[in-house]
Amino acid sequence: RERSLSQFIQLAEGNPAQAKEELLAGLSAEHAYTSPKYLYDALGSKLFEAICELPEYYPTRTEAMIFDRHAADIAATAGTGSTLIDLGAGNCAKAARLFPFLQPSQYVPIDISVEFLRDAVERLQHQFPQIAMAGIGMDFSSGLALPPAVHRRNRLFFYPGSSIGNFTPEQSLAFLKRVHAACVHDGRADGGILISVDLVKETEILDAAYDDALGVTASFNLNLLLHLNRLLDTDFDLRQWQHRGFFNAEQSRIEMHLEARSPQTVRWPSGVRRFEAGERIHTESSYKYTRQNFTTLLAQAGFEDVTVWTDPQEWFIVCHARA
Ligand code: AVI
Repeated sequence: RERSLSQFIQLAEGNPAQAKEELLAGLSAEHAYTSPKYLYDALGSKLFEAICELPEYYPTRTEAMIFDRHAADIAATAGTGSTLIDLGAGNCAKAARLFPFLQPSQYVPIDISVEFLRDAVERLQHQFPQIAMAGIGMDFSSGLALPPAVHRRNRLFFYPGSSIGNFTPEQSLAFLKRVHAACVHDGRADGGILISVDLVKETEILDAAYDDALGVTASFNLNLLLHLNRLLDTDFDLRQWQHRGFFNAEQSRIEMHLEARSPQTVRWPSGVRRFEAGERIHTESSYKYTRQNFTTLLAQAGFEDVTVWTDPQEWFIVCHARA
């Protein structure tokens, strides 16, 4: 018998016209770029799920192993009964595996990919009728103004998967400060953050994780062009583009690009862009940290008492920090 009924809140998209302008400005720039959030339309979210199953994509299974081994200790450190706010929840699977340990009083999954999230929350509410759930469709990269339905007390922000790596270090610091501020109520810091980050390691391992043999990451990247064609009415021909994914050691980041296979002109209702063969669109960066520089970043954002869990190879870390 169901006790709670999940609710779903769709926060108004900032300003769609402005978002389109920004996207077109990025595509028209000398070094063309797009924000990584555009990789996650409904199909992109499914392709990302497939990436997580790839033998080369070690982050997901390494993180799962850390959560499995240390779940009880993580719950002892983070506490139980929290308002668990899942940033970029996707299919909600990672949080759901921790429910028996964290025993949240409220679960608040947030994702930009609304339809995908709605289905996941409905399934999960049936599975865990005792946990109140409020799914939120929003782009939390630009702000963290949460609706009143999200409880104020004892918030535990959950940001797994090394998703923070898709922000620049400057954006990451600003973002972590906003998370910290969202933990403060009645002038008092309460709650904390449970966050994972991928670490720097041998280039070959990093390169393979972002350029897999099966070509799933390539499809994930190319699907961005299908999404842009729908959003902007551009006429990208996917067969004229190829995936590039590699580690840039100087910047300590993976870069994903789409590279033109031939000279071509891309058109949209209000403009055109010429691409030469080999010219690229930078579609995503995935920053890799050291344990030291990530825990320093958490401290700079105002978090305290950082606890770190890792795997035997020290490829990936899960951190808890108090607000
Ligand atoms: C979601 N994010 C942490 C992934 C990453 O590893 O940066 C996205 C991804 N891009 C290519 N493969 C996976």
